[in-house]
Amino acid sequence: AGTRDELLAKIEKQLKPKRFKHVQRVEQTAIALAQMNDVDVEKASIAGLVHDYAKQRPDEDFIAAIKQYQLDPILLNYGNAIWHGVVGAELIKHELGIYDEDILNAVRHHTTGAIYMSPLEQIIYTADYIEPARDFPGVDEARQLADKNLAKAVAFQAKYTLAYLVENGKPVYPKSIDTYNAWVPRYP
Ligand code: DGI
Ligand code: FE
Ligand code: FE
Ligand code: FE
Repeated sequence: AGTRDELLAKIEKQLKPKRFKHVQRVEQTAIALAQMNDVDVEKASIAGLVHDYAKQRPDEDFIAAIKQYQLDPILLNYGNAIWHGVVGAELIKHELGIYDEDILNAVRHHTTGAIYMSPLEQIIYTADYIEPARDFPGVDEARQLADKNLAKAVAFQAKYTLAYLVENGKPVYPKSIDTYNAWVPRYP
């Protein structure tokens, strides 16, 4: 790990301009949520910047990494939507030298959530959903919840993401269902 500028340059090399702008908006949203929730602002910044680091890697890179790092072979049944976070965290560790497990878990869980999420993980999961360019029915309600109660924003997203996946006949990664069960009944 080096300076923020060095990190930014490495991320920019991996991403198309649109995606690079998205991760910078997630960074800013994550910093604001960190300030509101007494979470380490620098960790929020780094996690926001790196969360989609692997989003534009070819499938072969993920398949190789699943084998090399002996990740759950069930992952092979999924695709980029799941791999870029879960497997992306391993690429971030080895290519960027980021070893902070809270940051790595925030990347791992940013798409599906998890039963247990630290405050930083909740922030990245939420910031990715509500960053200023996001525009979908419900995003304003999600933003209002995030300003008041981070856990309720997590539950809101877990509920509507699962509904979206089912509605569209997409494969549901088991962790997405675990997240729903852990958060939605608890934070109505
Ligand atoms: O990478 P981003 O586009 O910023 O956002 P993301 O990583 O949160 O989500 C990427 C996509 O993954 C989004 O369209 C929702 C989808 N997704 C979330 N949970 C699941 C999922 N897709 C599948 N197939 N299964 C899931 O459980
Ligand atoms: Fe993502
Ligand atoms: Fe997300
Ligand atoms: Fe993202």
